[in-house]
Amino acid sequence: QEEVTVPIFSSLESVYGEGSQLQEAKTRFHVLTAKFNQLFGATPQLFARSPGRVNLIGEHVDYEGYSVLPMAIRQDTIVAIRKREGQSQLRIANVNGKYSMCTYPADPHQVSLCFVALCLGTIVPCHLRQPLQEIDLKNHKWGHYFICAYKGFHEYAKSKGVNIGSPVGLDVIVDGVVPTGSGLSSSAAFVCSSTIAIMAIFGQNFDKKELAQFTSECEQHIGTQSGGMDQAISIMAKPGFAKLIDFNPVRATDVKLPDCGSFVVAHSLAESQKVVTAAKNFNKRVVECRLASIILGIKLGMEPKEAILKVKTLSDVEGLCVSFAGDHGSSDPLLAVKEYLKEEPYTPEEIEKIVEEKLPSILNNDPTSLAVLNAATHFKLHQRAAHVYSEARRVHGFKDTVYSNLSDEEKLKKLGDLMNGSHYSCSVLYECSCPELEELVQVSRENGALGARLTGAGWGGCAVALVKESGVSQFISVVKEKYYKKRIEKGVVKEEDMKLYLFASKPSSGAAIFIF
Ligand code: NG1
Ligand code: MG
Repeated sequence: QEEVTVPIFSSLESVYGEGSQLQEAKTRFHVLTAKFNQLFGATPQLFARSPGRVNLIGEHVDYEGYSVLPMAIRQDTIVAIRKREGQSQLRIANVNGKYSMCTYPADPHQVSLCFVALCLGTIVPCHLRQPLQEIDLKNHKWGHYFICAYKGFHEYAKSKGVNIGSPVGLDVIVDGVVPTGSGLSSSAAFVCSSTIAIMAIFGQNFDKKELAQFTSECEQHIGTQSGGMDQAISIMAKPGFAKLIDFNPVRATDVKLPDCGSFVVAHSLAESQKVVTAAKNFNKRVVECRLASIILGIKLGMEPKEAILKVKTLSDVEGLCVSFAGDHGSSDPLLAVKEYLKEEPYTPEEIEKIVEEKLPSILNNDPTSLAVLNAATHFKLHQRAAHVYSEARRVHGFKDTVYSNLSDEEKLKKLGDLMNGSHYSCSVLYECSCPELEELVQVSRENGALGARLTGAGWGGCAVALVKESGVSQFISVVKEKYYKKRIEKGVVKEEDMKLYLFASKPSSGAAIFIF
């Protein structure tokens, strides 16, 4: 029987198992508690943890409404929390000295989300917001992620008619070990553990599916038009299983991976600056997908006005694509892409002519989309749509292969091929790779990986490789030699940090609350 709400434990073993992992966790909780006492003169009332994830297949399709197939990794974020009655301030500290304490008013109405939006810059009122690329990184406030969670919790509680009472002070310390900017979703680990800590301190425990839904909306306030994969897996993961995650509404189905294979995560050491580069990378792709889907809708018979109003994602027009293809004896949305979206990049004028409307208004004058328009001269609609529809199909191919009658050997081979296909599509059609990731994927394939691909948003961050269980340690040492050695020598990475950047990962457990 699967738990509906977030589990509450009174000991660490239930999440961290035994052995070295448990020891490590004990040390972290000990340090957190000591630091809490030292900073705030009291002991945390409770803790919440939520893990990072590695996406095995299904890249850049979640925000288009298609299923993805991630698993939780053991690296997580832990949040220690305590109420301070009679106070009106939130004090958010971090065990990592790199992040200094942030304070905010406890009244959720005072911390407007507009102030937090695009928050890797200074806090500025809505009407003064700068486009993303102009954000002054020196004023980055890591604590804004906590505020996304805080506001999200209050909005959700209000919508459910739950009375939280008058604002009260909170003391918080955060300990995150998911590498940042790596495509392993340190941000979702932070936002989800914060939301759950806040929820628990206010005596609530919501349905995990609902939490997954509203935390993904919370995180969009950071300024990327992301989907809901990261929060869903972080909250709903179960040890031993990857999950097929479907959206609208969020659902998660267990996927038991073959025992004879293992997934190795390797960091390219190129940090992906997703939030700062959103206007020309991440959000640009979201906008391109939106424009592609509106044009497909129109070409397949919708009135332009109707298409602008109703079509948000490529999955919204798949039905039309399929009925079009049906006349040709096949039901493949890729055929509609071939027929109706030209391969040459579109200029804004070409799109406006087809849609009979100006681009800003097609995109509802949404500020993050306007930032995309400001930075763009061309849009590659054919390639982006072809990636999304083909990647969505590979996700189902992956799940079907896992459940097929093939031998383990054949399964691994097929899963590896699908991962390679995904990487090719990300790299060539979606253009979200980078030279370091290309080299790393290549090195992995040449040295025993059955398949390898970039994982997460791309433009830096990690690759994931499928390796035979029996060959994992050999694989890790060869990749270390061929990819990392020269980088260690150049000082890009420290030898003693290598275990953070290159590791085999088993599907780990999801979010939890600890009350000791
Ligand atoms: P990461 O890898 O955390 O940047 C992002 C999005 C996901 C998904 C992937 C690409 C966020 C919070 N998450 O993940 O929703 O779209 O890219 O598949 O931006
Ligand atoms: Mg993220």
